[in-house]
Amino acid sequence: MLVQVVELIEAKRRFAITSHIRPDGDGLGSSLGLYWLLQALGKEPEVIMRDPVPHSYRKLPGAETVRVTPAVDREYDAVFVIECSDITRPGLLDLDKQVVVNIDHHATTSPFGAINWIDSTASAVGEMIYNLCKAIGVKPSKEIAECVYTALVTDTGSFHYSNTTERTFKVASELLRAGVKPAKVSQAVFNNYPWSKLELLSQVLPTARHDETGRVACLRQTLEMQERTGALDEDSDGFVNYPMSVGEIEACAFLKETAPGVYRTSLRSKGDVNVARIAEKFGGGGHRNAAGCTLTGDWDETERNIVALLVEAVEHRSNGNGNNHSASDQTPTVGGNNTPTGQLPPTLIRGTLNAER
Ligand SMILES: [Mn+2]
Repeated sequence: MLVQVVELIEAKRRFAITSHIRPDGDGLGSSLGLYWLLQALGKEPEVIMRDPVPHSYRKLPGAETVRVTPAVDREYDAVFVIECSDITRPGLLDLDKQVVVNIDHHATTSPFGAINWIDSTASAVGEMIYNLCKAIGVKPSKEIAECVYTALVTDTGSFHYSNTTERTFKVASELLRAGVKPAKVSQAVFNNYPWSKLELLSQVLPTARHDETGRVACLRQTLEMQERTGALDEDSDGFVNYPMSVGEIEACAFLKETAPGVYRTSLRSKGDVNVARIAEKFGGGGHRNAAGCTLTGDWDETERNIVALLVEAVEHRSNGNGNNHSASDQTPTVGGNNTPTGQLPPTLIRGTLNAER
């Protein structure tokens, strides 16, 4: 909890900070926010990540100091692990040999640290880093504020998602007072993509389909699309959200081929439709409205099966049976012969996108 984190910081000196593989705005913003906080206290912090800083976050203060490494290969008094569901998520070897401080805002996080500070009421870990500043008596510098604001604005979908609270705006307001220019942050994070992202999007969008009810969508990215456009791995970030902008669409799956027959899958939903439960069935996880997992098998079959599960999740919600497990709610094998019992694979309908071509 927070008190233990404050005590540890006061008692120790050399710290590493890390977050999950393919770090996002909250993972990086919170890590660097904590980095600047520890700097302000005269400590020796270092941010270490398995993966490099994505293009969108290169302008964060301190981004250039992030050290990319496959292992915890230096001596630290403690390692802060930001926004990770378990100790394997940072992808760092020898992390389990360290004094680990687990800081997260997901209620589902396992207490894998020597200290576990979990606040599921926080919209982002960034909000917790702000609270840590308050608790430890450090006035947020412009650097801290920019990092923390980036965490808030990305994790709340620019204050669009349901995790946005009165407190989120209160903290954001304080960060503006500390010198954050929201337009500057948005420009750096959301309007700073390489051209390859647009080229990749132009390949992926024509694959958009929806089911017969018009409430579930899917889209896919093949290995060939990525090669043809010379796109980066991170260029597909956010693609899953395009179908979600359609009024009737309540859930969407984006299947990205990372090796032949292997698809890194992003799931999104609106309101009470729970996609985290689906991701968990395949060893993934996330939030109710945003989750991910890895699927394997034949393209079309895998797509049909995940869409069938999304249709089921949408219907569950519609029936108000969110917590009841029906007979058809059994663990399916995507890519195998099983579709959920009682469900015919839905017919996928091409969106109007293709008709325009
Ligand atoms: Mn987060």
